[in-house]
Amino acid sequence: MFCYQCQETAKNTGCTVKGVCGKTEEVAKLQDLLIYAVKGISEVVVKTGTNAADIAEINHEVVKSLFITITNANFDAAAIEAQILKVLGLRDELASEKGYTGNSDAATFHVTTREAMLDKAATVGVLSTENEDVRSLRELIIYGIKGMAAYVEHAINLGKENTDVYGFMYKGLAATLDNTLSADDLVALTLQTGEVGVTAMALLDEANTSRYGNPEITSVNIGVRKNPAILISGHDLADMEQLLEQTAGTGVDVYTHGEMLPAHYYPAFKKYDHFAGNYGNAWWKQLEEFESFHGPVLFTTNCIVPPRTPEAAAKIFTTGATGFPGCTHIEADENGKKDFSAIIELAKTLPSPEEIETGSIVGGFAHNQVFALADQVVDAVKSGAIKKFFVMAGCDGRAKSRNYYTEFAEKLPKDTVILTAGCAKYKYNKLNLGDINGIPRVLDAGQCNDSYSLAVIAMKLKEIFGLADINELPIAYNIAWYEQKAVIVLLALLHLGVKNIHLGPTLPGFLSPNVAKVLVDTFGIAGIGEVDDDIALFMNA
Ligand code: FS2
Ligand code: SF4
Repeated sequence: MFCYQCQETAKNTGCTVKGVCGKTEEVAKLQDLLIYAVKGISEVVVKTGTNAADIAEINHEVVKSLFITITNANFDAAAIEAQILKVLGLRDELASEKGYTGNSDAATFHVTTREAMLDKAATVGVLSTENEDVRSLRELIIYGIKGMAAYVEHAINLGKENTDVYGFMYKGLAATLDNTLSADDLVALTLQTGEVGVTAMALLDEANTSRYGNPEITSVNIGVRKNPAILISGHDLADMEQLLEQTAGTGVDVYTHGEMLPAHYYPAFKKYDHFAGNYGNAWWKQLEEFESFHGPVLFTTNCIVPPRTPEAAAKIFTTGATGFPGCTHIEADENGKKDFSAIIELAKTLPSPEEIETGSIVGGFAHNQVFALADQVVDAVKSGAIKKFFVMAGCDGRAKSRNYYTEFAEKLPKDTVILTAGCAKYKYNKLNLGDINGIPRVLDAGQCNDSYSLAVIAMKLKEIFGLADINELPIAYNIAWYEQKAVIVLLALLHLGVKNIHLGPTLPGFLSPNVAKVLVDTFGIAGIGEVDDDIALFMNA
């Protein structure tokens, strides 16, 4: 196996024996083959000039396949094998319907057994592209499209789609098979990935806010109540809604974990009295926190950490693109409805959560809420009460080096405000950093996809201050990344013209030295250093 798609990749060069994430060699290879199958179907779509508007099932299965391969989403070999067969079937159906005569391997290969799949996978993985710069650019595009697919999947679940986004996904994926493209062509495609990423995030923002209202300032309880309870993790708000509906009146409370915390900020979910609060921290602390939570857990998306025992796995339910052997997977019916009764019944038999902390955290500062405070914010900037904003969106992770972000937040001058989104926030959202004239010093816009909100806020401030360039704003970008959704967020920011983004705790292992140089020279991308030095650098910029 070879995988280097996330920040925790072994030695920052690649996992080759087993994933640091827990992915086995078998699962890694099956995921490689699923990506190859998705590239093949993309080629058929592109070469036959098929309009994405006419192939709804293929659109949905391609999006799901991509999401399955994102870090910490799906560890279930059987589920991935079934998905490979599904994609190959759809590919052949489309090719025969369109009379496709191309004979490239990705568009025509066949495998039926697990053994044949593993043999085939060994020849089509990341390292099958020999030139390291071409490989780096191809993977950068693929990871961006994976992140895009995750956000598109949530939008689909809320009935919002954009066929142009699918059209680009096919184009981008098919391009990664094309040996005639130059490095410059691939760089251009990388930037286009960012552009379409903005469209995808806007689509999801519209899907979430049109259905559940605009996030608003909310204080979320981080203690516990006495009832039995279910913990819901991941990013899918449609699942969140269905779980709240089905648990209403059952005596079972619902708590969020990790990236589901921002569900509390949406007006539509506030009517549920049994929506009790947020339990614990970011994804990587889940093994201990699930144990003390006692009740069952529903994963709507990544990040899953492999449970240590069959007993722990038996308390975990997966849905959507997620999966883990030994966990119960809940499928939607043809109308998108999911039956969560098995989780609810299990919750009733288990003890209520053990308290691990008390108090509350405040969030809900997505674009609409910040616009409502615009006068206050602009006054604070004009008077000098706020000197600088720091966008510290992104991911959290296991690496000790990520304590940098806690220290950075603690040491930032008191006249600065952190704008955050994603699970990166858990490194500093319980520090009580105070406020500036009533504006909290940590403004949490929501999930990683809500980084879109931070871009919208930056655009609005640029307009209010009458600036020609977004980089003239007093905003610095110090972003923590982990998996592929952070890649699409980064590419989206680059497309919007944001320069000098600092990325940590390490620069991606999948960037070859030459590709890294392009990003440094063109966009001023940089890594992180020592906290004090970095703060001085940012404040004097
Ligand atoms: Fe965090 Fe994991 Fe949000 Fe990522 S919970 S690293 O999936 O997408 O961010
Ligand atoms: Fe390694 Fe990350 Fe790939 Fe898992 S997802 S195998 S940790 S690079």
